[in-house]
Amino acid sequence: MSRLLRPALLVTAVLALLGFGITPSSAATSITVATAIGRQDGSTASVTGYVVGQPTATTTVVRSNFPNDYALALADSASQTSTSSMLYVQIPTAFRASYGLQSNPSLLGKQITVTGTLAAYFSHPGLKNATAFTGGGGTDPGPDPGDYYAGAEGKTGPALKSALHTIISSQTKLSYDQVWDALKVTDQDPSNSSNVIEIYSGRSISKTLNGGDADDWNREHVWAKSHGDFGTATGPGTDVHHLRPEDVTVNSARGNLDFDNGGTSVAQCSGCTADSDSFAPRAAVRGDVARMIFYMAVRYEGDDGFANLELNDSVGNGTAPYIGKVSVLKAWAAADPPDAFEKNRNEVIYSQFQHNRNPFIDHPEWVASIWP
Ligand SMILES: [Ca+2]
Ligand SMILES: [Ca+2]
Repeated sequence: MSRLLRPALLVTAVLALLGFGITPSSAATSITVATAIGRQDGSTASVTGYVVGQPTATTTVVRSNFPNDYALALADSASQTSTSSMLYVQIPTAFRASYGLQSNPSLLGKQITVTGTLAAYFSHPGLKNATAFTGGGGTDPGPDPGDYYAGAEGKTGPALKSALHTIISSQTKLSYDQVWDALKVTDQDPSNSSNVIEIYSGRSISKTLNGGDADDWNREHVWAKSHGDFGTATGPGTDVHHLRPEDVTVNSARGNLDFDNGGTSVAQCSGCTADSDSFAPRAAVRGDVARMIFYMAVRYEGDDGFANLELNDSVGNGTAPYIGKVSVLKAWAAADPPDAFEKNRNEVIYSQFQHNRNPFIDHPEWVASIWP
């Protein structure tokens, strides 16, 4: 990720290491998006807001599959979806590699400050001819009334888990049939829009090869559905935060095994291992798997007609509503932090399908607070 080497971000990272709060240095003199929308008079200003997508037409802002690096939309809330509350920012050539969303999809939801001319862009309130972009370094911008996680601010441990449960339980629920179509978007191969990526094996496979035959891909329940016996009724069994494309044969090999290190190699799944009571995917997705399991344990607390799903430090959990081992999953999450694919997937689920988020992709530090 060459953008991580940019001097501005290095400074941000160093400040973060030193424990400084990250407030853009220009915050004291910058204006809000609402002010900028009301001041389309050709004057120069610095505007601070959250990146909420890429404008592609006057009333269209996309939040995934970004077509290029030419423009972004800012809002005063990271969860804003109304284009009338957005400022469309033209990205000059010099800033596209650092602030274009196709190259930097993880900027979505981040707070940045842009300096330029307040003038219409895409026939919409905008900012053009920018001379500076700062921020977006990946730190929590802190309390904000529009912040998706406002209800969790300042909380730790069981109180944090409870607050997150309330926040993420507000969602759209899919049918098991709708999951097929969702996975074709959420797990699209960034290098080939005709394909999806299989979670454990890492193979790219045609979207149209979904089915039940050997070497097709099907809908893998990362939280094995027998652990709590929730099946495929609308609910945990159709929650795409933990449903992923996987090769039919590999899906069958994983079965309902708990997660742990060790075992022997798994056929058709390079880097995966399994033994009689546990499975480990390839290293590149071990953190992804852990964060999906953490999500499920917080989302499902036994209050909506399904079992209370929880972590424990065992293998061989069978049909009990538990998945282990929590100690191994925590280590996997730490060794494999959220990457661009995983973050984009979270955004797509949030913006296009379920309208809820996986908190542990947005805030990996919350894992240790809830499972110390
Ligand atoms: Ca990963
Ligand atoms: Ca639970």
